[in-house]
Amino acid sequence: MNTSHKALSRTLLAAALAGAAGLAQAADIKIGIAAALSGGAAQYGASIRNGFQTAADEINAKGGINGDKIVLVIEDEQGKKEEAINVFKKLIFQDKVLMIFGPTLSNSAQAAFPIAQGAKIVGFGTSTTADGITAIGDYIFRNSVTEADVLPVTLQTAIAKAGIKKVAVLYGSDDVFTKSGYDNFKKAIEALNLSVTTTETFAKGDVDFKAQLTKIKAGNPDAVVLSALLAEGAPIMVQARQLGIDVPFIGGNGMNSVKVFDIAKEKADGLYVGSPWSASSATPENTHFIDTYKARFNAMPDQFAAQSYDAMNIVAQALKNTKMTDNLAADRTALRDALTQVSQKGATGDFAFRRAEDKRGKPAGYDAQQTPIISIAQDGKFVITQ
Ligand code: 1QQ
Repeated sequence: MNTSHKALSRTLLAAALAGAAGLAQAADIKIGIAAALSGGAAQYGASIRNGFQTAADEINAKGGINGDKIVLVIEDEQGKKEEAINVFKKLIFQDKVLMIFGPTLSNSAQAAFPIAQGAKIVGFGTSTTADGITAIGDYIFRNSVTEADVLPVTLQTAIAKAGIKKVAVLYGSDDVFTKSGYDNFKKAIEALNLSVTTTETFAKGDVDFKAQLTKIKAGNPDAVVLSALLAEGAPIMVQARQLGIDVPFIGGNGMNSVKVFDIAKEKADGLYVGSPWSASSATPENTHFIDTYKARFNAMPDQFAAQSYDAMNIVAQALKNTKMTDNLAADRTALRDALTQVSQKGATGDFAFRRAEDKRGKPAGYDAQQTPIISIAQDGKFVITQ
């Protein structure tokens, strides 16, 4: 007899005894997490995993969900779309989780979420901000605020603070998120009547950006608009400063982590980013989150940890309102239905879902309805601009 079988027979025995005594059975609620824990996006993935663990531990310590414990099944999707697909299939069909958080990148979400939608199980992004992700279907949720919502505000704030009239644009052309960031920056630049000195691109894995930055410098812009992930974005800031480009940078979600300072240090100064979360937001919910996270991981959390922490609490609320049965398919759908009704005050502030539309304008998944706070990097820290 193997161990898992033994464990099973013990569970059955416990169930039989509890059943005989008329006691309610505590069960595990299995939640899948697909995160980039290795590869170029691992800096985000590690924060995301830590945020989930912080929240799940807290929920379980307070008695779980009506007595049932949350169990996280964490898988590394390596920031690659093929791996995200594999991980989604494993979590859905093998591990039989109730729902899935992740994947980390929109690039992977665009590939993996159709599998969740097809299997009628919630796919919940906590960091995915590209256009179109929640258009995939009505089982797709995210609490990460979209580039479309944040970038116009970031740009407008930077213009007001730094008197910007002409910008250079630099973006990754081979990633769903960096491309979507570019599309939304372009719209905002046009709407704000800014002129563009040059538009340059790079690809994932590039390490030398001097050719693009030299052209950018020659155009003498008032700011550089950057749609990049950290792996490329942080070295871009370092190389820009080395070439004497001292103007502000305006970044999207990819630049929105304190990890930018690990690589770029003070060379990231002058970087504008927007997010509903700020380390300096002193609400009781955020103070509690930061203290709990710091006590557990001995490090400051970032936006990505705050969003996964909040997402787990959003799901916990939905679970409290979900009547569980013995039927996994029914439970997965009941959780979806309950999720649509959740709103909360979390580490990232007031949160509610907003219905997203598919390509034909029909109701699809659910986006985050939240107000971004704009910060600027100063002396190796993000400081709120207001
Ligand atoms: C996306 C993003 C990245 C910055 C997540 C880490 O926003 O891929 O949508």
